[in-house]
Parts: sequence; structure tokens; C-alpha cells
Amino acid sequence: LQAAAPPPRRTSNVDPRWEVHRGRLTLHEEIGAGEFGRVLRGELVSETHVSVTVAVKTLRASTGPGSPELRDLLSELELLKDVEHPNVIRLLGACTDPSGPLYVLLEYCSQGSLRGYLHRCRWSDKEDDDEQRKNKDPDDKRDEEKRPSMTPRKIIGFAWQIAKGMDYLGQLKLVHRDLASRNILLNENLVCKISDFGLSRDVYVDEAYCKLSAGKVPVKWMAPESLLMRVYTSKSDVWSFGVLLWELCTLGGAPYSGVAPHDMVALLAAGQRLARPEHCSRELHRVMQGCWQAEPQERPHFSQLVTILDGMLARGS
Ligand code: ACK
Repeated sequence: LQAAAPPPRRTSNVDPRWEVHRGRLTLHEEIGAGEFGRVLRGELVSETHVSVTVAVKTLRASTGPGSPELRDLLSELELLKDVEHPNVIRLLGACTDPSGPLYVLLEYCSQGSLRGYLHRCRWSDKEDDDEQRKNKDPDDKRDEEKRPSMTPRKIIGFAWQIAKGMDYLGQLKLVHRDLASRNILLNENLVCKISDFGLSRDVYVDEAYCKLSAGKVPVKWMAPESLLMRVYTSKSDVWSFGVLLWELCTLGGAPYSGVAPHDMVALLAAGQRLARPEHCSRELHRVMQGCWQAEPQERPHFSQLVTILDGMLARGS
């Protein structure tokens, strides 16, 4: 996520509006890890002695003080302070005082990422398929829980929520830059929360980081102008939203499977696009195609996408 004007980077200044005393936080197991750092489940005791489960984002122990990961997490923290929407992950507080590690406390989403949820729907649809069972992720503990199922209406409902959150971010002049099902979280009521503001920093301005993280750029979700000219706008987020719609319809399929990342620019320039998934209505496919217009101005705004998806929900299509 990127602000129109980059926010000032906080170093060791403690923000009393958000600072949480470390004594109020108990850390539990790790629920996610990646190049960015770690996510732990935690328990936060409020000033009124009510305990809430939180997700605690932190860095790896080996992360140095001047590292891009630290800058990323601080930048994410700053951006999250200014956003409040039911479909955007909510900041609950932070431990930034220098006496311990940096912790960013986020609302806990018990169903994990939308991508994981879509994959769990696959297993439930094909419960008896040995091949599918063989391929399931042995580390996904949620796999053992009740298998969810997917319906066309649920797909449109998820898409509608994400478009609402993105419309809100767009109004704040915030560009996400990594909109994909892996970065949408689901709470226990299956409310979609846009998250992972990890690409908030301008990776392209920072050559050192560019070299380090070339593999991190989400090429298959990126609009042509982002791939070619490093231009990111709400309209390039709309392109990514189209790919996210495709992920929803394929229950978390891999877009452009078999295409090498460095072939994507030529493929898109030749006018090729993702094909209509098997269970996707022609109407929803037209929405995706609108998101993948070569000219950014010809793509719909998120507000228009909300209206279109609203209409589809109302008609029950
Ligand atoms: O699908 P997951 O298990 O759920 O994999 C990702 C992982 O951490 C890396 O992002 C989990 N995760 C991240 N933030 C949260 C959160 N706020 N609540 C619950 N799980 C989270 C996510």
C-alpha cells in the first residue's frame, strides 16, 4: 500500500495513541512466516481487563536496525493508523518502545488468508479425490477443520467486500500494489479484510532493495503499466482485482500457469488475457475483462465495481 505522499518514517518515537504496554500482551504460536517476518497469535488484555485475541506482526530476530523489513513494518504501521473500514485490517496497537522487539497488533482473522480458504473449499468439493488429498498442504492446520464450500453467490459477496475496501483506500489516495487473494484475510464471520501493506515502500526507487527482492514483485497480478513503467495507481489495483476475481472463480488457481514471469509483458502486449474459468458466468468474466483493459482509464473505478457487484447480488446472479 502506498500513500500519495510517503508518510514520515518513525524511528524510535513512541506514539501514545497506539502504544501498548508489553505487559498487556501474551504471545502464543506462530501463525505465519515469510520473507517479511513473522505473525504470531497473541492475547491482549485491555485497560478494562478484557482479553482479545490479536495477530502480532514482528520481524525475524536476525533483522538489523536499518533493514528494509523494519522500514516496511514501520511504514505499514503508520498507514494503518489512518485507515478504518470493515473490509480493511484494523490496527489495534503497537509495541514500539525500544525496550523490546517491534510488535504491530492487528485484529485476528481466524480463517486465515482468502487463498487458503479457497483451497480448503477445493478439498471439500473433491473429498473423495485421492489425487487432491495427496496434494493438500500438510502444514495447514485449518485443513483438519470442517471443509467450507463455495457458491457463485459467495464468490460475488467476497468480491463485493474487497471492492468496498479498495474503494475506501482509493478515496484516501492509497494504492495497495499487491492486491491478491493471499493478502485478503477472513475473520470468523467470513468478513474480508484487505491486508499486507508490505509493498508500501517504493521498492523501485531503492536500488539495493530492488536487487534483493526482485523475486517478490507479484508479476502475474500486475498491470502492464506497472510492469513496464513502474506506474502504480488505483487503476493498476483494479487490474489486480480482476486477477483476484479469477482466483475466486478457480478456487485459488495459479494465474497464467506455465508462463514464465519474464514472458508476461509480451503476453499482455499481444492482448492475451486469462481465460474464462469453467464455473464463471459470462457476466462476471466481462467484469474481469473490464479490469484488464490495456488503457487504465478504460478500466472501471472500484466504486463502479461495487455497483456492478451489488447489482449481481441483488439479481442473484
Ligand atoms: O493463511 P494464513 O495461515 O493466514 O497465512 C497467512 C500468514 O499469517 C502470513 O501472512 C496469517 N495471518 C496474517 N495476518 C493475520 C491476522 N491478522 N489474523 C490471522 N492470521 C493472520 C495468514
